[in-house]
Amino acid sequence: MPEELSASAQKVQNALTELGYAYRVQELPHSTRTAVEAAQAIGCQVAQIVKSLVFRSKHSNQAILVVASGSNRVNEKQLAASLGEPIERATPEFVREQTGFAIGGVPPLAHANRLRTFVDEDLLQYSQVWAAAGTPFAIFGLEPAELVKMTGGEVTAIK
Ligand code: 5CA
Repeated sequence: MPEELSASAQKVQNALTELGYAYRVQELPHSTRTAVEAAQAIGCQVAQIVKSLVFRSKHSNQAILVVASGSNRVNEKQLAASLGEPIERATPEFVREQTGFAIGGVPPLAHANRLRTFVDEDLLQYSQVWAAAGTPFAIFGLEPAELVKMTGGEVTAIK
């Protein structure tokens, strides 16, 4: 049987279970803190790693979640244009306050606040992707279409 999950990973597992998913959070012996490390730990392509990136809108001070393919860089100018206001990368403090998780383990769900979310269309081409599950050692695998459902996100070109 797997070991008990850490508190943050268990929070993600509970949220998945409450939504009716059978996905299982796994804590790995190797770091999954970055997309590259996660891909190495799992043995998948970097593009199959789901990055959960938080931005802050500068005028309305809203948290924006971008759920991006691990190999894509977010086009911040385009994101700002679609929001109609400038944005910036969130500070570690803002990320923790809005999501309840620290950078490196931010999952796509189970956040402290409800975040407006954009999902990278490039993720949808894979049969399976892997997302952070609360800590820099925890991940879960899922079908990318479920990312759209669990986040209520808008599918968009983000790169
Ligand atoms: N567990 C992995 C794979 S699922 C993970 O969480 N990757 S991630 O890309 O979603 O989270 C790391 C990201 O946090 C980095 O890509 C970077 O965009 C962001 N980040 C890292 N350090 C900082 C920082 N000091 N301030 C703001 N954002 C940061």
